[in-house]
Amino acid sequence: MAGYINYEYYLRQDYRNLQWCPGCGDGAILQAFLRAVHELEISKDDVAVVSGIGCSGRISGYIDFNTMHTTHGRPVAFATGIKLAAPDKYVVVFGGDGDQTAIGGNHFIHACRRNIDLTIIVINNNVYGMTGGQYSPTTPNGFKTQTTPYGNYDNQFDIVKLATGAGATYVARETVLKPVILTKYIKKALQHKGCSVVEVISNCHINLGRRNKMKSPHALLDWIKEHTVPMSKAKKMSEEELVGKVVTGEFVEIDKPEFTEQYYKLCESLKGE
Ligand SMILES: Cc1ncc(C[n+]2csc(CCOP(=O)(O)OP(=O)(O)O)c2C)c(N)n1
Ligand code: SF4
Repeated sequence: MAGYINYEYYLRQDYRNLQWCPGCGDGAILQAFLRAVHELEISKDDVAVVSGIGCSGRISGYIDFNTMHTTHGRPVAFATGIKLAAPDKYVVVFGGDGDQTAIGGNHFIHACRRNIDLTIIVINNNVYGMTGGQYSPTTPNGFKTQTTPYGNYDNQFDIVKLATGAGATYVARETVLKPVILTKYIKKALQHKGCSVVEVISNCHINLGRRNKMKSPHALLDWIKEHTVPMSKAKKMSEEELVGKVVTGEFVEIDKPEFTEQYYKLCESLKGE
């Protein structure tokens, strides 16, 4: 089963109104996710996909799993409830950088801290894509957005460091340019028992690229390529050479007690009291 993948099987046949702009990275990320599920031979019934509002949040509408399209910033809160009610399911969250690190930042860090068994895929396109391109907590310095028309001077969250510092037990980052490696990380995240965060650096060429005078759709992808470096290569680079570069790879993979398991153990121990 795991070789050939029939994507149609995983997509809702009655939901054909695909609303992503042509070339949006969200499609490649969805493809990597479906491939990961397929290669792990996980049944569709055993997966619950939860998303917030944003272009990235549309994923839950397109796929034929158990899904919930929730409110902006809150998918982790809904996913926490699902995981506690159905601990045997693979519970996956899709959210944008705005959804997960701005309005939903609080839910994000506490899921990491609790080490609850969720796979959180943060689609970091460095902007609020859906609402026309306002700056987010990951917009790079100098970038023009609707709300930083003279260039962004604000500091950025490093999502990997945020997740690691908050306590996530599997943390990885890749770009949309490397779907095979991305699939591998998503597979590892799904298999990991605990809070897994996969940051995917993606392109919103429409609301970020165009505003920054990137004339062709792939100019933003070229920019991503120039500004990211795999960990194996980064290890051989000096601090000066790494200025302005984002390192990709796997950053954390550790075992720690998982929240849901501890909750059920506690319930069991209290039986009859
Ligand atoms: C509570 C709430 N606040 C604000 C909005 C408006 N809103 C919808 S999507 C969005 C930002 C989307 O950006 P991001 O989460 O990065 O996702 P993207 O569209 O880039 O994938 C905002 C502010 C909303 N729908 N609900
Ligand atoms: S606005 Fe940006 S993030 Fe949204 S679908 Fe278009 S390219 Fe993708």
